[in-house]
Amino acid sequence: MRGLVIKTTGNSYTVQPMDSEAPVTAYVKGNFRIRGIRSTNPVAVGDYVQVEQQSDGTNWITDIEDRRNYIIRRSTNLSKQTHILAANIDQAVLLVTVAHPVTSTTFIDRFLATAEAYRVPAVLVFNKLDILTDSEKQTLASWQELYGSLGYPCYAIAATTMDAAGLLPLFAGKVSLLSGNSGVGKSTLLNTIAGRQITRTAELSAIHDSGMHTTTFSEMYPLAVGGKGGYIIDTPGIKGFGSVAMEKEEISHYFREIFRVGQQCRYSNCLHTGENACAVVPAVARGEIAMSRYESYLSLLGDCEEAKYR
Ligand SMILES: Nc1nc2c(ncn2[C@@H]2O[C@H](COP(=O)(O)OP(=O)(O)OP(=O)(O)O)[C@@H](O)[C@H]2O)c(=O)[nH]1
Ligand SMILES: [Mg+2]
Ligand SMILES: [Zn+2]
Repeated sequence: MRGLVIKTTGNSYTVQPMDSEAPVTAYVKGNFRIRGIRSTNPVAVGDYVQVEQQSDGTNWITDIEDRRNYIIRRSTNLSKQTHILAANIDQAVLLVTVAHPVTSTTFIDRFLATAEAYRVPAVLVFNKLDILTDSEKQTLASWQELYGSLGYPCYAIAATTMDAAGLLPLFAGKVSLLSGNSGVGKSTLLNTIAGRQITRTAELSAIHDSGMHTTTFSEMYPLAVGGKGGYIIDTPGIKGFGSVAMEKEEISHYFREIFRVGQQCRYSNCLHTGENACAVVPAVARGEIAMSRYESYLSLLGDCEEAKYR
């Protein structure tokens, strides 16, 4: 039968059959490999698979359909192996907190660049509106202004107190990847939207202000409310969204405004780091490109340099 992988736990997979209600548990044979992908997990949530039941009742995943897209992260900094977070997603939603914990603009920009690289539409949702100070609210406003002007839809919410219907139109009928640093409120938002307690949320650590990793495996949660279906994928608190599979020359393609202004550089392979007749550096100096965005661009560029010497 054909099914959708909605949960992975390391060695077993929960598959939602397309033609029946009850999910089944399935396994993958040890020698199962996917052509061309070096990944620690051969099957990811969001994958459409074929499942065959053996006479003893065990279900085996025998085939995976081609992925429309997928999002990966490096397993560890030094390893070249990757981990597939999710496949076949309609949009990547980044939950951001200006404070408690602080989300850095570099983190946001890396996420956006990765989404661009995989051609997944990205959306920013700013959370914990209820506990921001006035100056933090100003930061929030400037971030909304910046990212809104770049064409990324922005929403500001308080996941703990919001009306569950509030963000439903954003999620209804779509497979959404929900990402963000640990403690920003992903599980809380999910519970609010789905209207029931389906994931564990943690008390934010008062000492480190960084939260604990309560979510350890990717899982897709069906949206029962709204009647249009859809799934939200809650991912483990992602720290680094590395520059996997990005070449130095293509990084600027994933920063919309840098790419646009970069069309005016004299050299088509300009990296915007001080070359002659570069259009980007002066635009940063004039404030037409945000310094924070340019710094994020440089930090991704730096990753590539580093990777070369590994
Ligand atoms: N004040 C306030 N607290 C919130 C809000 N949203 C979430 N929290 C709290 O923040 C803490 C962390 O929330 P979680 O939903 O567990 O965070 P998470 O992103 O799922 O974290 P990981 O699973 O570790 O990645 C919990 O104590 C929540 O109650 C909000 O809008 N306002
Ligand atoms: Mg969580
Ligand atoms: Zn340039």
